[in-house]
Amino acid sequence: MHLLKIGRRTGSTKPAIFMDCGIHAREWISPAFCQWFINKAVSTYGTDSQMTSLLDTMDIFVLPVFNIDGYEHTWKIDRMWRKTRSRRNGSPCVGADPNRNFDAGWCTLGASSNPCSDTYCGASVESEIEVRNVADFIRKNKSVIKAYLTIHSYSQLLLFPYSYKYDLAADHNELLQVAEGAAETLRSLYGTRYTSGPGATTIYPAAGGSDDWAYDLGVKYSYTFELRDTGRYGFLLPESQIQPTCEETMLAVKYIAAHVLKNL
Ligand code: 0X9
Ligand code: ZN
Repeated sequence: MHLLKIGRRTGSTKPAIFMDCGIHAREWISPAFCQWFINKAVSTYGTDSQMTSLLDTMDIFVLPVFNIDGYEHTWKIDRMWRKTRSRRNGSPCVGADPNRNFDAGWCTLGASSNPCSDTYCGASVESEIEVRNVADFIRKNKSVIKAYLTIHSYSQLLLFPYSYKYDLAADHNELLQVAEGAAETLRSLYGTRYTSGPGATTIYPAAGGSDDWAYDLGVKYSYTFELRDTGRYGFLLPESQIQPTCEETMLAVKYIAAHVLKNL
Protein backbone atom coordinates (compact mmCIF):
# COMPACT_ATOMS: atom_id res chain seq x y z
CA MET A 1 0.00 0.00 0.00
CA HIS A 2 1.32 3.42 -0.93
CA LEU A 3 0.72 6.35 1.40
CA LEU A 4 1.78 9.87 0.44
CA LYS A 5 2.58 12.62 2.87
CA ILE A 6 2.09 16.10 1.40
CA GLY A 7 3.15 19.24 3.21
CA ARG A 8 5.93 21.74 3.61
CA ARG A 9 8.94 20.25 5.36
CA THR A 10 9.36 22.11 8.64
CA GLY A 11 11.50 19.85 10.75
CA SER A 12 8.83 19.70 13.41
CA THR A 13 5.69 17.60 13.60
CA LYS A 14 2.64 19.26 12.07
CA PRO A 15 -1.02 18.49 12.61
CA ALA A 16 -2.37 16.33 9.78
CA ILE A 17 -5.36 15.26 7.75
CA PHE A 18 -5.70 11.66 6.61
CA MET A 19 -7.60 10.96 3.39
CA ASP A 20 -8.17 7.62 1.69
CA CYS A 21 -9.70 6.65 -1.62
CA GLY A 22 -10.74 3.33 -3.10
CA ILE A 23 -11.95 1.44 -0.04
CA HIS A 24 -14.51 -0.11 -2.39
CA ALA A 25 -13.03 -1.48 -5.59
CA ARG A 26 -15.71 -0.46 -8.10
CA GLU A 27 -15.99 3.17 -7.01
CA TRP A 28 -13.54 4.36 -9.63
CA ILE A 29 -14.13 8.08 -9.27
CA SER A 30 -12.67 7.81 -5.76
CA PRO A 31 -9.04 6.88 -6.60
CA ALA A 32 -9.33 9.34 -9.49
CA PHE A 33 -10.09 12.05 -6.96
CA CYS A 34 -7.13 11.24 -4.69
CA GLN A 35 -4.83 11.34 -7.71
CA TRP A 36 -6.37 14.67 -8.73
CA PHE A 37 -5.96 15.99 -5.21
CA ILE A 38 -2.27 15.07 -5.03
CA ASN A 39 -1.57 16.75 -8.35
CA LYS A 40 -3.44 19.92 -7.37
CA ALA A 41 -1.82 20.05 -3.96
CA VAL A 42 1.72 19.94 -5.30
CA SER A 43 1.07 22.08 -8.39
CA THR A 44 -0.91 24.88 -6.71
CA TYR A 45 1.33 25.16 -3.65
CA GLY A 46 2.82 28.65 -3.83
CA THR A 47 0.13 30.07 -6.13
CA ASP A 48 -3.18 29.13 -4.47
CA SER A 49 -3.14 30.94 -1.13
CA GLN A 50 -5.50 28.48 0.58
CA MET A 51 -3.48 25.44 -0.50
CA THR A 52 -0.25 27.17 0.45
CA SER A 53 -1.30 28.02 4.00
CA LEU A 54 -2.81 24.57 4.38
CA LEU A 55 0.41 22.80 3.40
CA ASP A 56 2.53 25.26 5.37
CA THR A 57 0.73 24.42 8.60
CA MET A 58 -0.49 20.88 8.07
CA ASP A 59 0.48 17.60 6.47
CA ILE A 60 -1.97 15.65 4.38
CA PHE A 61 -1.62 11.89 4.28
CA VAL A 62 -3.21 10.53 1.13
CA LEU A 63 -3.82 6.84 0.54
CA PRO A 64 -4.79 6.88 -3.15
CA VAL A 65 -5.96 3.26 -3.36
CA PHE A 66 -6.92 1.55 -0.12
CA ASN A 67 -8.17 -1.70 -1.64
CA ILE A 68 -5.49 -2.31 -4.27
CA ASP A 69 -6.24 -5.96 -4.99
CA GLY A 70 -9.96 -5.27 -5.34
CA TYR A 71 -9.29 -2.30 -7.60
CA GLU A 72 -7.06 -4.35 -9.88
CA HIS A 73 -9.77 -7.02 -10.00
CA THR A 74 -12.28 -4.44 -11.29
CA TRP A 75 -9.94 -3.56 -14.16
CA LYS A 76 -9.15 -7.12 -15.13
CA ILE A 77 -12.01 -9.44 -14.17
CA ASP A 78 -15.16 -7.95 -12.67
CA ARG A 79 -15.96 -4.24 -12.98
CA MET A 80 -18.55 -4.44 -10.17
CA TRP A 81 -16.32 -6.03 -7.50
CA ARG A 82 -16.56 -4.24 -4.14
CA LYS A 83 -14.64 -6.17 -1.46
CA THR A 84 -11.03 -7.09 -0.77
CA ARG A 85 -9.55 -10.24 -2.37
CA SER A 86 -8.61 -12.20 0.76
CA ARG A 87 -9.24 -15.94 0.87
CA ARG A 88 -10.66 -17.94 3.75
CA ASN A 89 -10.34 -21.61 4.57
CA GLY A 90 -13.68 -23.34 4.16
CA SER A 91 -15.37 -20.76 1.97
CA PRO A 92 -15.42 -20.59 -1.80
CA CYS A 93 -16.15 -16.87 -1.59
CA VAL A 94 -13.45 -14.23 -1.73
CA GLY A 95 -12.99 -10.99 0.19
CA ALA A 96 -14.60 -8.94 2.93
CA ASP A 97 -16.08 -5.47 2.84
CA PRO A 98 -13.30 -3.24 4.20
CA ASN A 99 -15.89 -0.71 5.30
CA ARG A 100 -17.52 -3.35 7.53
CA ASN A 101 -14.23 -4.59 8.98
CA PHE A 102 -13.30 -1.72 11.33
CA ASP A 103 -13.79 -1.89 15.07
CA ALA A 104 -16.98 0.18 15.33
CA GLY A 105 -19.95 -1.92 16.44
CA TRP A 106 -18.37 -4.59 14.25
CA CYS A 107 -20.83 -6.83 12.39
CA THR A 108 -23.88 -5.71 14.32
CA LEU A 109 -25.99 -3.57 11.96
CA GLY A 110 -26.05 -3.45 8.16
CA ALA A 111 -23.26 -5.98 7.75
CA SER A 112 -23.28 -9.68 6.95
CA SER A 113 -21.49 -12.63 8.52
CA ASN A 114 -21.92 -14.56 5.28
CA PRO A 115 -18.55 -14.64 3.46
CA CYS A 116 -20.38 -14.61 0.14
CA SER A 117 -22.18 -11.34 0.87
CA ASP A 118 -20.98 -8.05 -0.58
CA THR A 119 -21.16 -6.57 2.93
CA TYR A 120 -19.32 -9.43 4.66
CA CYS A 121 -17.75 -8.02 7.83
CA GLY A 122 -14.78 -10.41 7.73
CA ALA A 123 -13.69 -13.23 10.04
CA SER A 124 -12.81 -10.78 12.83
CA VAL A 125 -12.20 -7.08 13.44
CA GLU A 126 -9.33 -5.89 11.18
CA SER A 127 -9.03 -9.32 9.58
CA GLU A 128 -8.31 -7.56 6.27
CA ILE A 129 -4.66 -6.55 5.96
CA GLU A 130 -5.59 -3.22 4.31
CA VAL A 131 -7.85 -2.35 7.25
CA ARG A 132 -5.27 -3.40 9.83
CA ASN A 133 -2.57 -1.33 8.11
CA VAL A 134 -4.71 1.81 7.98
CA ALA A 135 -5.97 1.35 11.54
CA ASP A 136 -2.38 0.81 12.78
CA PHE A 137 -1.17 3.91 10.98
CA ILE A 138 -3.96 6.11 12.33
CA ARG A 139 -3.56 4.71 15.86
CA LYS A 140 0.18 5.40 15.74
CA ASN A 141 -0.35 8.95 14.52
CA LYS A 142 -3.54 9.77 16.33
CA SER A 143 -2.08 12.70 18.24
CA VAL A 144 -1.40 14.52 14.95
CA ILE A 145 -4.38 13.38 12.84
CA LYS A 146 -7.10 16.00 13.19
CA ALA A 147 -9.38 14.91 10.36
CA TYR A 148 -10.22 11.68 8.55
CA LEU A 149 -11.74 11.87 5.08
CA THR A 150 -12.77 8.79 3.14
CA ILE A 151 -13.91 9.02 -0.46
CA HIS A 152 -16.58 6.72 -1.91
CA SER A 153 -19.22 6.85 -4.59
CA TYR A 154 -22.02 7.25 -5.42
CA SER A 155 -25.05 9.24 -4.12
CA GLN A 156 -23.76 12.80 -3.55
CA LEU A 157 -23.70 12.65 0.23
CA LEU A 158 -21.46 14.06 2.89
CA LEU A 159 -21.78 11.69 5.85
CA PHE A 160 -20.41 11.79 9.36
CA PRO A 161 -20.81 9.58 12.48
CA TYR A 162 -22.63 7.61 13.42
CA SER A 163 -23.59 4.78 11.12
CA TYR A 164 -23.27 1.88 13.56
CA LYS A 165 -25.84 3.40 15.91
CA TYR A 166 -28.57 6.03 15.83
CA ASP A 167 -27.07 8.17 18.62
CA LEU A 168 -25.94 11.59 17.51
CA ALA A 169 -22.21 12.24 17.71
CA ALA A 170 -21.07 14.47 20.57
CA ASP A 171 -19.91 16.95 17.91
CA HIS A 172 -23.03 16.58 15.77
CA ASN A 173 -23.83 20.27 15.42
CA GLU A 174 -20.35 21.27 14.37
CA LEU A 175 -19.98 18.27 12.03
CA LEU A 176 -23.29 19.12 10.37
CA GLN A 177 -22.45 22.79 10.06
CA VAL A 178 -19.08 22.07 8.44
CA ALA A 179 -20.67 19.48 6.12
CA GLU A 180 -23.33 21.94 5.01
CA GLY A 181 -20.73 24.63 4.38
CA ALA A 182 -18.64 22.17 2.36
CA ALA A 183 -21.68 21.06 0.35
CA GLU A 184 -22.59 24.67 -0.38
CA THR A 185 -19.17 25.51 -1.79
CA LEU A 186 -19.17 22.25 -3.77
CA ARG A 187 -22.50 23.22 -5.31
CA SER A 188 -21.29 26.72 -6.23
CA LEU A 189 -19.19 25.34 -9.10
CA TYR A 190 -21.59 23.23 -11.20
CA GLY A 191 -24.78 23.13 -9.13
CA THR A 192 -24.21 19.57 -7.86
CA ARG A 193 -26.46 18.98 -4.85
CA TYR A 194 -25.23 17.08 -1.83
CA THR A 195 -27.12 15.94 1.25
CA SER A 196 -25.32 16.03 4.61
CA GLY A 197 -26.03 14.08 7.77
CA PRO A 198 -25.16 11.17 10.04
CA GLY A 199 -24.67 7.92 8.11
CA ALA A 200 -27.30 5.85 9.90
CA THR A 201 -30.19 8.11 8.94
CA THR A 202 -28.83 9.70 5.75
CA ILE A 203 -27.81 6.54 3.86
CA TYR A 204 -28.38 3.44 6.04
CA PRO A 205 -27.19 1.95 9.32
CA ALA A 206 -23.98 -0.01 8.73
CA ALA A 207 -21.43 -1.02 11.36
CA GLY A 208 -17.68 -1.49 11.00
CA GLY A 209 -17.02 1.64 8.94
CA SER A 210 -13.78 3.59 8.95
CA ASP A 211 -15.46 6.96 9.67
CA ASP A 212 -17.12 5.79 12.89
CA TRP A 213 -13.96 4.00 13.99
CA ALA A 214 -11.76 7.08 13.44
CA TYR A 215 -14.27 9.29 15.23
CA ASP A 216 -14.44 7.04 18.29
CA LEU A 217 -10.64 6.95 18.33
CA GLY A 218 -10.74 10.73 18.77
CA VAL A 219 -10.49 12.11 15.24
CA LYS A 220 -13.27 14.67 15.44
CA TYR A 221 -13.60 15.72 11.80
CA SER A 222 -14.49 12.37 10.31
CA TYR A 223 -16.35 12.41 6.99
CA THR A 224 -17.38 9.98 4.28
CA PHE A 225 -17.91 11.50 0.84
CA GLU A 226 -20.20 9.75 -1.61
CA LEU A 227 -19.27 11.43 -4.90
CA ARG A 228 -21.31 11.69 -8.13
CA ASP A 229 -23.74 10.75 -9.39
CA THR A 230 -27.16 9.93 -7.91
CA GLY A 231 -27.62 6.73 -9.89
CA ARG A 232 -27.98 7.49 -13.58
CA TYR A 233 -24.54 6.04 -14.23
CA GLY A 234 -23.71 5.01 -10.66
CA PHE A 235 -20.29 3.36 -10.42
CA LEU A 236 -19.90 3.67 -14.21
CA LEU A 237 -19.52 7.44 -14.09
CA PRO A 238 -18.59 8.65 -17.60
CA GLU A 239 -15.11 9.94 -18.23
CA SER A 240 -16.51 13.39 -19.05
CA GLN A 241 -17.57 13.75 -15.41
CA ILE A 242 -14.19 12.96 -13.85
CA GLN A 243 -12.78 16.46 -14.11
CA PRO A 244 -15.89 18.37 -12.94
CA THR A 245 -16.40 15.90 -10.08
CA CYS A 246 -12.81 16.32 -8.94
CA GLU A 247 -12.93 20.13 -9.24
CA GLU A 248 -16.08 20.46 -7.14
CA THR A 249 -14.96 17.87 -4.57
CA MET A 250 -11.69 19.74 -4.18
CA LEU A 251 -13.63 22.79 -3.00
CA ALA A 252 -15.38 20.75 -0.32
CA VAL A 253 -12.16 19.11 0.88
CA LYS A 254 -10.44 22.49 1.05
CA TYR A 255 -13.40 23.92 2.96
CA ILE A 256 -13.18 21.17 5.58
CA ALA A 257 -9.39 21.52 5.78
CA ALA A 258 -9.72 25.27 6.32
CA HIS A 259 -12.16 24.66 9.16
CA VAL A 260 -9.80 22.13 10.75
CA LEU A 261 -6.93 24.60 10.42
CA LYS A 262 -8.96 27.36 12.05
CA ASN A 263 -9.84 25.09 14.98
CA LEU A 264 -6.43 23.58 15.72
O1 0X9 B 1 -21.86 1.27 2.66
C1 0X9 B 1 -20.80 1.91 2.72
O2 0X9 B 1 -19.76 1.45 3.17
C2 0X9 B 1 -20.78 3.36 2.18
N1 0X9 B 1 -21.59 3.46 0.99
S1 0X9 B 1 -21.06 2.76 -0.41
O3 0X9 B 1 -22.12 2.88 -1.39
N2 0X9 B 1 -19.81 3.59 -0.96
O4 0X9 B 1 -20.68 1.41 -0.15
C3 0X9 B 1 -21.32 4.28 3.24
C4 0X9 B 1 -20.47 4.35 4.47
C5 0X9 B 1 -21.05 5.22 5.54
N3 0X9 B 1 -20.34 5.05 6.80
C6 0X9 B 1 -20.48 3.91 7.56
N4 0X9 B 1 -21.35 2.98 7.28
N5 0X9 B 1 -19.74 3.85 8.63
ZN1 ZN C 1 -17.98 2.74 -0.96
